[in-house]
Amino acid sequence: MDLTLFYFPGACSRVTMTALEAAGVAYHDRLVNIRTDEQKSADYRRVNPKGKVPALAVDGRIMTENAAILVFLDRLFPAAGLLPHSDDPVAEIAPLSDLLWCSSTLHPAMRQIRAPDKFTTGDPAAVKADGMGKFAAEATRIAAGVDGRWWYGERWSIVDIYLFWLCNVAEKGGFPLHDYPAIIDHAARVRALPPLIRALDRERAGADRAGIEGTIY
Ligand SMILES: N[C@@H](CCC(=O)N[C@@H](CS)C(=O)NCC(=O)O)C(=O)O
Repeated sequence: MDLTLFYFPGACSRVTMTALEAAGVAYHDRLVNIRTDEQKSADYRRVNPKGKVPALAVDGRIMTENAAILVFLDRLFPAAGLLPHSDDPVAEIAPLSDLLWCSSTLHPAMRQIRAPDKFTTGDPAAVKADGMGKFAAEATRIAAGVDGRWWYGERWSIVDIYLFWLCNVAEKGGFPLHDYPAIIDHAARVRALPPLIRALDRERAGADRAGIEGTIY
């Protein structure tokens, strides 16, 4: 199977790249420079008409949306243990629910903090304050879920990586992450995970080749 990940260093494609690294599969990577709006170019829109990263080409067919790609990779590479599984249908769907929470609730709230000007032609400070409030409510939930444990208990999952990425970028946008020591401790544990380390190295190599500086690591 031929896999190509369309990504940008520091973007949410970091979660997908970490999943590919955890799977131990060979894949191509293709940097899409969202700083220069390459994601909106005609060439990239032919790849992903939504104009976003990540996108994953699977034997030339395109898959979009982080949550969907992560579920796909989990099914394709079960030995990687990206998500937990259960015979109980309600428990089985919980990881999908968490991935969608990350992409549809946490990601927009984080983005309001990090890039409030993208949401309004008016006062970005009001958008940012609103994002801070929304993210704080969710951070309380995250902190409780990762306090001395991984999100699903004893073993890390790709949801831990997603939560780490979201909190890390929110912090860079000014969110007071140090008010949540359990999240800080979780971040230190995530940073020591070999698949994340490999993904960060691969992102760094791509950023260096493209001359991109100031990426959030
Ligand atoms: N719903 C999409 C959102 C993807 C997304 O917002 N990606 C960002 C990078 S983190 C992006 O491509 N931004 C460029 C833009 O919005 O123009 C997903 O979860 O995969």
